[in-house]
Amino acid sequence: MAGHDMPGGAVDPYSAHDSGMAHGNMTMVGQVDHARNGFDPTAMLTDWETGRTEVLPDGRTLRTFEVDAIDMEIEIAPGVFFPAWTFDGRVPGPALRAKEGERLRIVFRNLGSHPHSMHFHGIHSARMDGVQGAGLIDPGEEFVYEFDAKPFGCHLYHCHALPLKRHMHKGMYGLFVVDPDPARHPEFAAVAASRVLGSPENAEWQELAMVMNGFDTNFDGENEVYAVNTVGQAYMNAPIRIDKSRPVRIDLMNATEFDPINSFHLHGNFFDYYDTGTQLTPTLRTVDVIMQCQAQRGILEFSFADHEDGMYMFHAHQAEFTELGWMGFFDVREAGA
Ligand SMILES: [Cu+2]
Repeated sequence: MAGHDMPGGAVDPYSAHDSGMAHGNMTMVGQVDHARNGFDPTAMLTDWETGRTEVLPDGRTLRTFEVDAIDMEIEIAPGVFFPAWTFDGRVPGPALRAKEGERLRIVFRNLGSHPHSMHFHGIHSARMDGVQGAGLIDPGEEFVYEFDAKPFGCHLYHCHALPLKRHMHKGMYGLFVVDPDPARHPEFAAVAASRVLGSPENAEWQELAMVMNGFDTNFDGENEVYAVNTVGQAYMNAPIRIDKSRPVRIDLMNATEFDPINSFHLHGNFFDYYDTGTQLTPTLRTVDVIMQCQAQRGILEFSFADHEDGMYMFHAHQAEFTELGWMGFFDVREAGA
């Protein structure tokens, strides 16, 4: 963890100040092999899983997702491997995205070595809840969850097998975002339209999927690595490119086990926050830190339009998390600059 050089040429703003660190520098040396993992934190920011759609006899859209539980070893920091249980071979699992009012069908296959389920934070029947007797399945089995996409918002799913702490911590969670249907919200139709993936209004935004997580690599009940989208310091090594003329929206969820809360702090700027994403007006305005307990989530909106170009940091405001991987940079410039 204590290094002399920043990988990737990024700037370490603490390097000259933090006398508490053995080498005056809090960074990880080396690079994670994203290709070996089969997923890349940069690609994950915008990699929404929209499944496939068909029109039902009553005119509604049926959206079908297929998700497999897979055991897989993943590299979470340079040279640090973790025996994960995954949805679709990635941690976090696929960022499922649907639209309010659609019928959803999730075909879940357990290809792993333990019982698993998909428990959705949404509105559905008890039979579809992903707990014992309702879609918690043994290895080799398949279950089909079916429910309506509601309420709109920034949600999540996770495995609900026992012990829950272990199954979640192993990597079995992901975003489940339901876009509002503008026709159902005429008073805020423009705002709703901006949230609908694929709409012209949405294309003006830079939308980023972020899941805050941590990993207990020695099974002592505490996390040794903290991250957004699994790989510690991924966005320091590869800062997130922001076109400063376009507003930014982050779908943020906390999946961190063992710690009661996590947080998000943005440097040099403030944002509006939509708790759980279920409203079309902000629940917090003009803040620069929000905190989330496990499974809490929300939408952050901000703009760098009036800023000078630069590398703007974001990180958990718990210093321990920051030092163990949970920090990154937005590389803010004009498009093409
Ligand atoms: Cu599980």
